[in-house]
Amino acid sequence: KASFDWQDPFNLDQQLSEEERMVRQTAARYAEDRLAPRVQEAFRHEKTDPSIFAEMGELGLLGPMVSEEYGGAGLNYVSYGLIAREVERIDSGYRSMMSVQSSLVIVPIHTFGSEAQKRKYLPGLIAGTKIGCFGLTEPDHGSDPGSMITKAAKVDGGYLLSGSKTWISNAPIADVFVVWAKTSDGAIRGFILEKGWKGLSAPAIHGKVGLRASITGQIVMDEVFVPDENMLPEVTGLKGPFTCLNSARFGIAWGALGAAESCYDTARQYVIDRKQFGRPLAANQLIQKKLADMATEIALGLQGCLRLGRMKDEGNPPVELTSILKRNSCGKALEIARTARDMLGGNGISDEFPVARHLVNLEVVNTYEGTHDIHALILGRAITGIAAFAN
Ligand code: TGC
Ligand code: FAD
Repeated sequence: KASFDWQDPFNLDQQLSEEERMVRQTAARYAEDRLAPRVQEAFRHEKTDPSIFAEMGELGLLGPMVSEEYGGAGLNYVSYGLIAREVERIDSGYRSMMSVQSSLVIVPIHTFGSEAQKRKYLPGLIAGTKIGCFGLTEPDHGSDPGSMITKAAKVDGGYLLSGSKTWISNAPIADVFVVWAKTSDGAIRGFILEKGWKGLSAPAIHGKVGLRASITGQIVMDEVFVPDENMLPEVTGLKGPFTCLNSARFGIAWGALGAAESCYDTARQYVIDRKQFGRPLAANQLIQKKLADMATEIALGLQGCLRLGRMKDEGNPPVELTSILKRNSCGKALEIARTARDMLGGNGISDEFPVARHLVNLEVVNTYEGTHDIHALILGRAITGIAAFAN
């Protein structure tokens, strides 16, 4: 009889191309060798190491789908997902830093930017020598970004941007800011701002209980002059930011399962090693059921991610598939992290093990890029034809 691989029951690795396997190995080696040794200190002390961007850039892990013309590696969506999975296996904060740069800053410039914008910004962002952030959420408009109030007032030669964005990953260390704002006719447009411009500041938000290795801040704009050539010319409306989110949410769907795999692996080894009542914890049926549930959800989830990745590489699948997987991966990973934490008993509370860190990180991942319930509503609208969040 064929043997069962508890780490890869459906042989996902065999379904990958040689190039995809190499990408995965490169990302895994980097994550284990360079990110894992830093994460405990980074999380404990809320320290983000900006040099991570250049390290990732050197390995081709940023903006991997962009063509070589602009410095990219020209990889496919599946490879992007595999990178996210390996990086988030160490910490969701590191995946967050990477996915903002790749999907939320590089994608809009690459997809909606002018040729001059692409040539000016993409090489540095892809090399990781420049750091980017993405400002959509506002203090009073999170799940409903269409109601944003940040204004772009037309003046001679450009626009004056005023307003504030909050909960913005990478903002305090960013060189390049992709900001979404409303022009006087109420249309949402994308703008590229640069650090140091008059009226622009990005104060950090401290005291996060999750995602502590990834810095978060506000973007405060007080009549920041943005020249005409820094408006993204090729898109108007929410389609702009949502196109970026389609890509980032796909990466999160893979990444959250990477964090879940880390929790599953840790819990499995722990219950094999730990003895209570004279035998390993793993000898108990209740414990085995928990491991069986984890293995099932991770294996099924990854197959869904691979399928969507193949569909994205072949064409333009419905965006609702991304909602299914972002929602499923985050919800299931969160449940797996909670269960793993419980299985480690008191040790599950210690940061000597990764599970409690993954748990609090996943609370954030379940909320950003569309909350678990918002994705249910996106699906509900597609299933019924009725938008539950609309007036
Ligand atoms: P709705 O009427 O549905 O759509 C408005 C326009 O947008 C188009 N559209 C899309 N286009 C491309 N991809 C998608 N997924 C799209 N979804 C919608 C749509 O066709 C329409 O175009 P047009 O031309 O007809 O005007 O808009 P709504 O205002 O009713 O939207 C409701 C809802 C719930 C779908 C939406 O607002 C939503 O997704 N809310 C969640 C907000 C969110 O995800 N924010 C993320 C902020 S960024 C972030 O969290 C980064 S964390 C990153 C990290 O650190 O890793
Ligand atoms: P709200 O929209 O106020 O939602 C609160 C609760 O109400 C949620 O449970 C939600 O599901 C529920 N809810 C909302 N509307 C409805 C409805 N119609 N029906 C039923 N329930 C509803 N944003 C960026 O733009 N860029 C970033 O880089 C970024 N990074 C982030 C990093 C971190 C660490 C965090 C925490 C957030 C980040 N965000 C970023 C913001 C994130 O996308 C928002 O927090 C998220 O979209 C939710 O918005 P909100 O916090 O305003 O919650």
